[in-house]
Amino acid sequence: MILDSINNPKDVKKLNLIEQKQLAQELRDKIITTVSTNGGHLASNLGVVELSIAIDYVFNFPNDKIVWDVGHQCYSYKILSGRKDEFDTLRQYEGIAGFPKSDESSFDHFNTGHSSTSVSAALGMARARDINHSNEKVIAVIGDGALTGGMAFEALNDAGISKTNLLVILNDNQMSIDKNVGGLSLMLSRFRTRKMYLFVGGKGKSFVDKIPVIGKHIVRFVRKTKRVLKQIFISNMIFEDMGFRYFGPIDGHDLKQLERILEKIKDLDGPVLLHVKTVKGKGYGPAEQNPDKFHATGKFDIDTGNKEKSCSKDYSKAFGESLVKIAEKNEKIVAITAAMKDGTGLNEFADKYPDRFFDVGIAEQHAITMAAGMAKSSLIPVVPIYASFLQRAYDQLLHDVAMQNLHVVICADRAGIVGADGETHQGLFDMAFVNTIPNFTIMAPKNFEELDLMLKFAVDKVQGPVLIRYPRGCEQLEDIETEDIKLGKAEVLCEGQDFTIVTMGKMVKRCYEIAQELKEQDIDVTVINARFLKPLDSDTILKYTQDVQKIITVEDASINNGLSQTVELLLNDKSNFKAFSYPCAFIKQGDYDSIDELYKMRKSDIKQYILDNYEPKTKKRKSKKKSKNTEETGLAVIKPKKNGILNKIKDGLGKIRNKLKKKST
Ligand SMILES: Cc1ncc(C[n+]2csc(CCOP(=O)(O)OP(=O)(O)O)c2C)c(N)n1
Repeated sequence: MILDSINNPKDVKKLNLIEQKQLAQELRDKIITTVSTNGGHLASNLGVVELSIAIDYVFNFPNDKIVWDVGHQCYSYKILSGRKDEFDTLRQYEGIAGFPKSDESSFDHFNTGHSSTSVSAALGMARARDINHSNEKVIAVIGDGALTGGMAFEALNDAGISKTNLLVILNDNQMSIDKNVGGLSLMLSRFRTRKMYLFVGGKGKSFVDKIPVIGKHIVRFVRKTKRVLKQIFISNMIFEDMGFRYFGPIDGHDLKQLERILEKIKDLDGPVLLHVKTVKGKGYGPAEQNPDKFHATGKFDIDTGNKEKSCSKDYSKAFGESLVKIAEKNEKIVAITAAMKDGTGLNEFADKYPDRFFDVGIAEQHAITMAAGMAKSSLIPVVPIYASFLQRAYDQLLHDVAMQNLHVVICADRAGIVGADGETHQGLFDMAFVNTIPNFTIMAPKNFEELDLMLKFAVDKVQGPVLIRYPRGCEQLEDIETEDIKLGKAEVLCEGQDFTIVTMGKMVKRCYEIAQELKEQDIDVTVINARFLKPLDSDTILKYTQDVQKIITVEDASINNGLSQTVELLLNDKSNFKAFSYPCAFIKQGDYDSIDELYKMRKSDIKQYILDNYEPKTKKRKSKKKSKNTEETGLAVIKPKKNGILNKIKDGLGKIRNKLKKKST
């Protein structure tokens, strides 16, 4: 194995072309094998294997610096930069991250995860290098998808006139996660079919440059002439117009060509853009044929490409199905995605209502302000965005949507812990930051049925902006009757006088199950599904938190400014309050169980806390009034569905208890 001899990128420089090709095959095998068991971003990584080898061959890492945009394509780079032996821990708890991490290796120069940041970060490093009088090369690798993000343009606009040495490698595979969209994508397609533009003239330039007095003028004249000629033959040369020297497009799987051009351009002065054409999923049939399905994947069978499914339907799918139904009856509904059609469950909507569906590219800010424009013109935009990517659009939510109290329905998908993608993708702050924005209604459903009701409510009954947040996956409380949604009204799922839990979203299931299990031990717990963070149902919460031993909040969010702190603010006596939230921290990758164990957020942790703090009835409760019943509180207590699983579990537990009793007597 060639890979056995590679302990750091310098070792790549020792390989001849045949050995490098062999190395490319070994890297592909290693990536496919690892991702098939750990999950990960397969197609993007298979597309940049040769590019990763070539940059190691030409540049000197870690002294030279590289920023991988989004960062999901860094696997080969990681394997070649001293992490091959740990690579089988990819995306696992305390394992190798699926994205560049500076604290993992000195070869990872900048952390990425959210799109379109690479050129800004690399330009910053290049300018710092100039100020520090050092001489390292700085490279940004950006995909054609990431190039649709506004930040990329802001950076190119600035870099183009910067005169600093910066190499931007445009990795063009014509794909974002789905097929890339927009005018820029069309422009790149036209570029792809053109003859490559490779004239470098580096050595000639430095010689002419040194001729006294006229040297610089000759260089300038030649540059201008080249530019004019290029513009005649290659119209719409946007990068050149912005101040970059453009090279390409070249075949990103041709190692010889890649290394030749990189060698030639690496010492050029000023900003340079190299356009590289690659194939997403290269070298693995199922991923080449369905690059969107293998952009990010869970476990799969290598021979067939068949994927293991964790649940048959998840919240994204449930959202998509509801929206299609609702949109059937309401023609004003439009759906907007920022390059996440499949991920946010909008495939069916897009097929059914192509005129009411808009994929705007990786452009969350634009998506939200465009939605505001649509709402201003009497449409009802529904915008599902992953909670962590919504962070991009804080000012658009505040300034463009909320300040004008516009009826835009934002659906924060993947809210809460997301697992293996790690800190860049955890959706822990959405409630906190939207909670700071006036006019927003904020909801979270306990199950798919409630999501459907909330979506209908958001579309039909709310006048201003709405946020509905729901998690990744399918953790939901099933087999329970779900009440209609009323603005700012919580739902009391069960009553008990010992403890009160206030919760919402996916955590409702855990809390309800805890209450059912503790009933078996004669500990009575009220579970309030808050449903709304804003407006919060303070009446119900206050009513049920008067004489209990502990008031507990449980939320799938960061502690700051979410459900816990909002409830805590309500309480006069905070001494018996306990919050189960994730800390206000950047929570690393891992499986859900490991993360929840670390932060004591498992069902067992919450239950144990109650058991540890329970004062037996004989001591405490005798004097207290019996549990408030429905008539006293005026609130319905939710009944488990007849024949539902919970009832069956309850029946089963009852039978076991009776048997045990009989045995012990
Ligand atoms: C701000 C933001 N929005 C959405 C995403 C989700 N996302 C991850 S990769 C990707 C597509 C990237 O396409 P491209 O840059 O062409 O890279 P490729 O995977 O095709 O190599 C998207 C939309 C993200 N990472 N960041």
